[in-house]
Amino acid sequence: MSQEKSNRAGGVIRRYAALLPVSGATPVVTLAEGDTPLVRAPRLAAAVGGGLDLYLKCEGLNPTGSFKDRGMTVAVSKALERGARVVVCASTGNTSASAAAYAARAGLRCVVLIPEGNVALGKLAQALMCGATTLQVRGNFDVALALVRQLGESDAVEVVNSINPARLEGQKTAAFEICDALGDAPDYHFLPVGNAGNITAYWKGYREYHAEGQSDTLPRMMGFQAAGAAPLVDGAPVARPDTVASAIRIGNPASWQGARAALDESGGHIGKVTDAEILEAYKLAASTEGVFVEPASAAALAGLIQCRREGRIEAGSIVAVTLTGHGLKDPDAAVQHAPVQPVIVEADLAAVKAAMGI
Ligand code: AN7
Repeated sequence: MSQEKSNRAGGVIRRYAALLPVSGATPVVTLAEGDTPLVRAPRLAAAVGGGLDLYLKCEGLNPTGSFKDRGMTVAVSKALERGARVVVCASTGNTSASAAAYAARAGLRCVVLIPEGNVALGKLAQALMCGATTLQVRGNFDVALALVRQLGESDAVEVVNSINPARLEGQKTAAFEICDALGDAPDYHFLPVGNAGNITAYWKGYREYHAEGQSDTLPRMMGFQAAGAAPLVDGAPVARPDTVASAIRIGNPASWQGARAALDESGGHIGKVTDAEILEAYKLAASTEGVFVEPASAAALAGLIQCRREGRIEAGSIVAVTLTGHGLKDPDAAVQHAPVQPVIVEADLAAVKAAMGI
């Protein structure tokens, strides 16, 4: 096997060790995350007005089905290195699924605090299957994160939310991969914003690659929040965030400053999209390109549609959109909002043909 191939097989720490806070002494806990597909999307580009070179970074193809794995491999490896016994997080679902998996892989205990009744079924299933102690908090994500902050770090406990800098270090590798694939940074980078760790991490990654001479350009960072959970757009925390995109149902983002810096330094834009716009984009990605994402990921696409309508993105631009989580994470949303529903037919050929309209 070539060096290149073995590096890819080894996950983001081995691929990008020189740009990550690891050493030869770090025990690498990996599920071969990263190296996700960057899919060109001409049909979707046409549907959003045409004239763009559009790429989808399909982060749902990571081992637990979301971008969180890039950060979790670094956070859990560092936790193991320093001798922590328990990893803890608050989560709208994906962080808990990833923490549970990487903790199991490392032989560490995992405790997750999730908002009762507001975590998609697939994510809950993942945490439970990996044996995480799963605490359904009577409150929202912000309340759960406040509790985790109070729990704090101790010798035994490692907090693996994105307030842990190792998480953002790992997540920045997605920006490296996009530059590696395109030969440079895109003109615009769209992504959904909840706790604002990922937009912070991407901007860090783009800047570092630029400083290293690995890319010549920097993108404008384009973040999108759900209208019912848009503290960064509204300029103040939201006490009761609400949206169909449960992953970004967050009212007081931990990386507020990081997101602001990414937006200001890159000449970017933060906007909000309604649940109706999110659901429209959710269906459009699947129907035009066969790319099935979770509703939170569709917020970024809804943002692209909005920006085109508002004339913010000039024709000919190279646009990357991070699709943060797999559609299978949230089967309830999919079945509820799908453009078609199953049709029951008798088990005979005539009935099948009639149902097919032939
Ligand atoms: C699919 O899992 O916050 O702005 O606890 O799962 O970095 O928070 C998830 C966030 C976007 C927002 N898309 O990213 C959690 C959690 C999906 C997500 C976001 C999340 P950040």
